[in-house]
Amino acid sequence: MAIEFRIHHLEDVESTNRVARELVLDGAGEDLVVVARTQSKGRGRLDRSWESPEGGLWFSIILRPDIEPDMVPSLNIIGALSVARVLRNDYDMDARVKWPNDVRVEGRKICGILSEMFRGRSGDMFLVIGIGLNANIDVSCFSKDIRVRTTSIKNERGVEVDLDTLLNSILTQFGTLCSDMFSGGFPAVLSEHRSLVESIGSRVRVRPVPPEEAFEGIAVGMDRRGALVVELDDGRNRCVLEGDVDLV
Ligand code: BT5
Repeated sequence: MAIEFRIHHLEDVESTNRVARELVLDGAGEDLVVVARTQSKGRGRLDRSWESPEGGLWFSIILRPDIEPDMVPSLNIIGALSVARVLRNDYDMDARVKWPNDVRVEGRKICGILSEMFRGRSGDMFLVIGIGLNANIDVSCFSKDIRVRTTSIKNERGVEVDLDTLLNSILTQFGTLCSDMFSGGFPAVLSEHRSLVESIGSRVRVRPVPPEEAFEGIAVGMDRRGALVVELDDGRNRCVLEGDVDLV
C-alpha cells in the first residue's frame, strides 16, 4: 500500500533534517515530510555542508521503519532511485546513481541524500531521509569549488519546474518502492538501482565510513542490503555499507 505522506512547508531553516529530528522529539509521527525554501546550514554526510539556496528542493522524510539497522542503506537506495526515476521519466534526463546515493547527470551531482537514525520519545527508532535536489538553480550561484561538479534541472533542461509537482512525484515513487521492498520485491528494486549505478564494472577507490584505510578494487555489484561489493586484487570480495567511492 502506498504511503500517505503529510507535508510540512517551511520557509528558511537551518536544516530540514534538524527540523525533522526536533519534530520527532516533540512527538510528531512518521510519514511526515519537512520541506523548506532555503537552508542556512544544510548538511551533507560526515558534517560536510550542503549549499541550499532558493530554487532547490530541500526536504526530509520521517519514517519509522521496522527494519534492522544494516538495512537502512536500502532506504537510501530507494531515495536515490525515486529521484533518478522522476528525472528520467518526467524530465527526460539521463540520471544515474553514484553509489551509494548521489544522483548525477553526465557525471555532475544534481542530488545528495543524508539519512540519520535516532530514537523518538517513545524509544522507537526513527529514520530521517534528507534529500537535496538542485531544481530551479543556476549552478553559477554555487561556490567555485562545487560549481564545476554540479548541475540542476534548470541547467540541464533550460526551464524551471514546479517544486510541489516535483516533490509529489518523488514521494509517489518513494512510497511505491517502499511497498515493493516490504512486500519482498527488494531484489527487483536493487537490480534497477544497480542498472543505474555508474561504477559497477569499474576500478574504484573506496574510503569506508566509519573511517578505515582506503582500498581499491573492481566494483562488482551490491548485496541484498545495498552494500557495494568490491573485488580486491587478491580475488576476495569486500562489502562496504557506507563510504565514498571514486573511479580510478
Ligand atoms: C550529500 O552529502 O550529498 C548529502 C546532501 C543532503 C542534503 C539534504 S537537503 C535536505 C536535508 N537537510 C540537510 O541538512 N541535508 C539534507 P555528501 O555526499 O557528503 O556531499 C556533500 C558535498 O557535496 C559537499 O562537500 C560539496 O562538495 C557538494 N555540494 C554541496 N552542496 C551541493 C549542492 N547543492 N549540489 C551538489 N553538490 C553539493
